[in-house]
Amino acid sequence: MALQAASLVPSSVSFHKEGKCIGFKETSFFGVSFSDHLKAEFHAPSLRIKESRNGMIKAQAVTESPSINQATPEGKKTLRKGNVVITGASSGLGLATAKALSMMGNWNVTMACRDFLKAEKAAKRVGMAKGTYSVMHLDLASLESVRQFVDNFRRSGKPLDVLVCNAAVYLPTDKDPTFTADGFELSVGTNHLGHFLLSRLLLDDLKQSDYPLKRLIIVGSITGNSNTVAGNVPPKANLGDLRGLAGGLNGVNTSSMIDGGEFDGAKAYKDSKVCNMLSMLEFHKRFHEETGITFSSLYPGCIAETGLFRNHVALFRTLFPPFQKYITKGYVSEEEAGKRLAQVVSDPSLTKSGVYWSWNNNSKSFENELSKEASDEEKAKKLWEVSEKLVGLA
Ligand code: LMG
Ligand code: NDP
Ligand code: PMR
Repeated sequence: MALQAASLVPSSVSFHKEGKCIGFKETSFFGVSFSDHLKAEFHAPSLRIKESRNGMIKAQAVTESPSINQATPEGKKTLRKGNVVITGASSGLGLATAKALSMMGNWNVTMACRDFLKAEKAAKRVGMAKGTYSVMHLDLASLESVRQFVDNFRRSGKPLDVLVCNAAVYLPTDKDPTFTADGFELSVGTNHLGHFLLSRLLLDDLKQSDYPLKRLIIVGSITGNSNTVAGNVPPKANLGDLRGLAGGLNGVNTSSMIDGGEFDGAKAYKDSKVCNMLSMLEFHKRFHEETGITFSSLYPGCIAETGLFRNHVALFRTLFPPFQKYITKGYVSEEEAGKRLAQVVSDPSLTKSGVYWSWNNNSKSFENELSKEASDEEKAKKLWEVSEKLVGLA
């Protein structure tokens, strides 16, 4: 497999930037350098306030008040803390993002996790201060649990300003499919369908938020994009005509794979990432104009040491980090990736909706291009409609 995959890569390809085969434009907004911005954002919060140029969250970092737009003695308006929900915040990228946001001081982080105790311990371990976060139970592999989470969150009385769909499972070595409580193949069921129901239900809450920065972020990946080297490593993502998904992914009456093929855990994961990116685009198309919510996806870099690879063979787990560090140069630490996602959550210059963000080797964000399939409008619409039926919304 390794050699077969490697042989796909012409020797002339250089793995600079983030491993894309084709060119891209770097983008900056309002003349603000993102690396400067990052420095300001994460090392000097007070500076960040001065350097923010679009004025939207100018005084965001300074208040602890739960109320909105309170007048200060100078008559200026300050913002309450933002409320962000992050799924799968008990490890890896989700935890690093929760930490980065909790350290900023102007966010209440809700860690939506399947293992309550693990999340609580992880938050303590990385030094998240009491009062900056809470943990709520969410098992994305059960639609009932998703609905329960939404009820519980609403009962907590907190507004919802940003939702981050981050959790995922990757089952590359499984020979046979496993299933969610509702009988969907586990990777697509968790990574796509669980998040699809969650974000559809919470869209109403986002709409009701009076926070000026309202965002729905769905984490994507380079491996679902076949316009990159990484996206061409077999097995390649391919949703086909969605016949397996339409059949319920239950492996009984129909296939457990979206395209109707034989089960392949690595492909199922990559397919689920395509679904994540297509969902973001469809949300943008349907709701951005009407609601003002910013819909984004991203590839945070290759975070080669997270729990995502817990089910891969030991040799892979040993070789993958040095391979990414020294050969592809696509490696990023959990901390750096967490800062990147935190930027998509909170940076006032990343308000453009419908964007798939990536970062170059200098950690500058840019609007990346999705592959043909991951930006196929027809497929996005069909995926939306089929998914609605499966999660009981239509
Ligand atoms: C497959 O597993 C599954 O079978 C399949 O079902 C599916 O799940 C798929 O896409 C998922 O994975 C394959 C998997 C498991 O591994 C690989 O395909 C290889 C992964 C990439 C790892 C890269 C290894 C490259 C070698 C890196 C060398 C270390 C870098 C040190 C750098 C130091 C620089 C100073 O299989 C394995 O995990 C087995 C892995 C065996 C890899 C053996 C590769 C030998 C190739 C030799 C290349 C020589 C490179 C020399 C580098 C020199 C550097 C100067
Ligand atoms: P981790 O395995 O470290 O984190 C995944 C998180 O998802 C864990 O907190 C896990 O919970 C949670 N999770 C899994 N299943 C469920 C479920 N049923 N309900 C609720 N939570 C669940 O992996 P990463 O941090 O690497 O992955 C985070 C995101 O980043 C994923 O969307 C992944 O696709 C994406 N990504 C990762 C890349 C990488 O190189 N690592 C590259 C590109 C994208 P628990 O702790 O209980 O297991
Ligand atoms: Mg990949 C050229 C750049 C590059 C990048 C940025 C990644 C990211 N990978 C690259 C190249 C290659 N990978 C090459 C040339 C090979 C063949 C040796 C290769 C192999 C490989 C495997 C076996 N890569 C992998 C795997 C996995 O099991 C990971 C995966 O597909 O998870 C779904 C993976 C990844 N490579 C990446 C990234 C980010 C991943 C993991 C996670 C993800 O995309 O979400």
